[in-house]
Amino acid sequence: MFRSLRFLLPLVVAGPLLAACGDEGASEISVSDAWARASVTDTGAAYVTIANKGNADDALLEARSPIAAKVEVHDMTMEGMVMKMRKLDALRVNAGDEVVLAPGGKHIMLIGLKQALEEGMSVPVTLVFEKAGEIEVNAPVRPASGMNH
Ligand SMILES: [Cu+2]
Repeated sequence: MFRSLRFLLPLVVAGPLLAACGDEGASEISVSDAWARASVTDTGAAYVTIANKGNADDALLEARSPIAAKVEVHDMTMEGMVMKMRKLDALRVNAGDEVVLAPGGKHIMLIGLKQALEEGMSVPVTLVFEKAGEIEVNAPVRPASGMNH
C-alpha cells in the first residue's frame, strides 16, 4: 500500500522583519569625493558627497578646519539673475539619501583662511553630524575655475 504524500515546505524569511524592528535606527554616513578649490584670498570652498546608508535620518550640523577661522555650510540659490549664498544651520541627510555639494550649489565655506589654498595640498575638514558624530576628511586642492563658491 503506497500513498504519495506531498508537503509544502514553508519558507521562513525573517530578514525584513528584523530590519524593521529597531527602535532608533542607525545613521550610517559616508563622505566621499572631497575637494577644495584653490584660493589666494582668505575665503575658500570645499565640496563633498555625503551618503546616508543607514535607516535613520541625520544632519550635518557644523564643520571646522584647523586652517580656517570659521567653517560654515552654505547653499546657493538664484534670485532673479543674482546668485545668493546663505548659511545652513543644518544640512539634512535623510536615510537612503545622497547629498552632493558642488560648485554653484551647496558648499563648505572656509572663512578666514590662515594660508592660501594651492594645488598639491589638502585641507583637513571635520564634519559634525547629529547622529553619526565627527567625520574627518582630507580635501585635495584643485585649480579654481569659473564660480567663486
Ligand atoms: Cu559660501
